[in-house]
Amino acid sequence: MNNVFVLLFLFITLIEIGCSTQRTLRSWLNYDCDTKCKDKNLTTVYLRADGPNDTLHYLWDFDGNPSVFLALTLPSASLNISWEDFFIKKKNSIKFTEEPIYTFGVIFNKIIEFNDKNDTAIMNITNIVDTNVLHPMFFQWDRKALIQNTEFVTLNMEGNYYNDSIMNISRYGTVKLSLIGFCSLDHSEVMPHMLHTENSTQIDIILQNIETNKTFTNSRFAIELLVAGEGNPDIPMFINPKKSLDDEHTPGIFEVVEVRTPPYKSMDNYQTEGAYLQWRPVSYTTISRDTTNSTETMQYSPLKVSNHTSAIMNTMLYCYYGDKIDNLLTQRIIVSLGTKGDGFYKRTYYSTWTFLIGYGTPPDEQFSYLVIMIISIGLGLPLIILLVIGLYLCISKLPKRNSETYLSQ
Ligand SMILES: *[C@@H]1O[C@H](CO)[C@@H](O)[C@H](O)[C@H]1NC(C)=O
Ligand SMILES: *[C@@H]1O[C@H](CO)[C@@H](O)[C@H](O)[C@H]1NC(C)=O
Ligand SMILES: *[C@@H]1O[C@H](CO)[C@@H](O)[C@H](O)[C@H]1NC(C)=O
Ligand SMILES: *[C@@H]1O[C@H](CO)[C@@H](O)[C@H](O)[C@H]1NC(C)=O
Ligand SMILES: *[C@@H]1O[C@H](CO)[C@@H](O)[C@H](O)[C@H]1NC(C)=O
Ligand SMILES: *[C@@H]1O[C@H](CO)[C@@H](O)[C@H](O)[C@H]1NC(C)=O
Ligand SMILES: *[C@@H]1O[C@H](CO)[C@@H](O)[C@H](O)[C@H]1NC(C)=O
Ligand SMILES: *[C@@H]1O[C@H](CO)[C@@H](O)[C@H](O)[C@H]1NC(C)=O
Ligand SMILES: *[C@@H]1O[C@H](CO)[C@@H](O)[C@H](O)[C@H]1NC(C)=O
Ligand SMILES: *[C@@H]1O[C@H](CO)[C@@H](O)[C@H](O)[C@H]1NC(C)=O
Ligand SMILES: CC(=O)N[C@H]1CO[C@H](CO)[C@@H](O)[C@@H]1O
Repeated sequence: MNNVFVLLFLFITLIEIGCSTQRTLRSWLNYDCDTKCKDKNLTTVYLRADGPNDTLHYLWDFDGNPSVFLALTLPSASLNISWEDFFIKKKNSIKFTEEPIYTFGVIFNKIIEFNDKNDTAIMNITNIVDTNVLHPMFFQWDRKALIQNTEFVTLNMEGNYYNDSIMNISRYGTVKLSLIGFCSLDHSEVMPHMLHTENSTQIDIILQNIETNKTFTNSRFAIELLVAGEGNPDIPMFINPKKSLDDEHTPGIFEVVEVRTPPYKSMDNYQTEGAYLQWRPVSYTTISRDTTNSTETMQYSPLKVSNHTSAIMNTMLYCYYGDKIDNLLTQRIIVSLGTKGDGFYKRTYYSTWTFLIGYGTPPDEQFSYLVIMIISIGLGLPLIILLVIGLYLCISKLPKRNSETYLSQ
């Protein structure tokens, strides 16, 4: 029996290795920029993912509030950044040689601390007394690692020494941001092992040892993303928590939350031509990231932004969209970390949130080979036993009946 398992296991690993890449990745740090960017310690990663019929361009920027920009173009298009203008966040400093088919961006807009007096884990955004806002641009962002190869591109950034020079508020603590771009469909390596496609980027946020407000007894944190791009500005984005089957990769979590951009005039089918965000509603509270040390996340309805231009001003997205953003989708999405009775942020001073940003259709979790194998053994073995018993009964009854009929003659 053991040998059978070993053989099956080998067979499965062979299948898994045999998967092919859907897009070729190439990436650059401060693309086409010389010493100017080095002197400024700039981190702007450009990732180009070429497919057979189109190309996805990603820009990850840490000047201002961290932001991610995605553009789908024909394979012949190339990116052109006017760096001098980009430094001062001028509009149209990011251009493509051909008009993109679709564009979309996400800004890591705010970290919101709230005082959850009654342990409901639900934030009241209108209650200004019990909330504090941290702006990620006031962290000092350092590049910790940039791994570039043909299968994935990883950028690890760390924000420290929060100092809000406008309000004169400083805090200690670290925000770790990890961005990964991929070339094919697979599960990512870190928990919660999100299923990503060749069209998605994973963003992992860790709030570690952040100083909480001394006047708050029950601090929790929430993260606000600003989503901007092609989509109807008047229709709210759809937030859809779905049941999901997989718990081999993410034990104990049976849900994924999906956010889709609303339709847009140039789209034939927004289900396949828009962008999405996707996450599992789990936040880990220790570095080890196991289920026993995790809590939940809560999502809220998308919020309108009154002035689109001023919302994206001073971020990379303004460099591409400029004032055109007024007629495009611009909405805020808030996700708070924690659930009733988990002991608040102060229990471990550690919270994570992992999500995907992607183009097209969010991937659906499929039964994995291991699960299929277990199911087939679980169903197959009793079936075989039943068959054998049935056959045995048939065969053993046959001569008997013969002899009975013979005797009765
Ligand atoms: C690319 O285009 C060709 C011809 O138009 C088509 O046959 C093929 O299915 C397309 N591939 C993808 C991945 O869309
Ligand atoms: C990039 O843009 C600048 C300014 O608009 C232009 O002078 C330059 O020729 C462009 N480069 C390419 C390769 O298109
Ligand atoms: C907390 O509970 C108390 C008593 O039940 C109630 O008066 C108060 O409004 C609640 N506070 C919040 C923020 O929900
Ligand atoms: C939210 O806070 C505001 C201002 O403190 C208050 O008027 C409102 O009732 C609160 N809403 C909820 C649902 O607690
Ligand atoms: C650039 O970053 C490095 C490493 O993070 C740091 O040591 C250096 O002081 C920074 N330089 C400037 C000009 O900010
Ligand atoms: C924060 O920034 C302000 C203005 O740039 C500076 O005066 C102050 O010393 C800084 N505080 C800390 C703790 O670095
Ligand atoms: C900022 O706050 C610190 C202490 O929190 C104080 O010492 C400093 O004078 C303040 N600076 C300004 C410009 O208000
Ligand atoms: C703590 O919260 C109070 C009330 O919201 C605010 O006035 C104060 O600036 C906050 N302190 C810090 C360090 O954020
Ligand atoms: C939006 O904000 C920008 C920059 O702050 C300003 O120039 C513009 O007039 C504002 N638009 C509206 C409609 O308020
Ligand atoms: C990725 O995007 C391309 C269109 O550019 C699409 O043809 C393909 O189906 C997408 N892949 C997935 C897994 O959604
Ligand atoms: C590292 C850590 O804090 N691990 C904890 C995870 O949860 C179990 C059970 O609640 C604790 O016993 C561990 O100490």
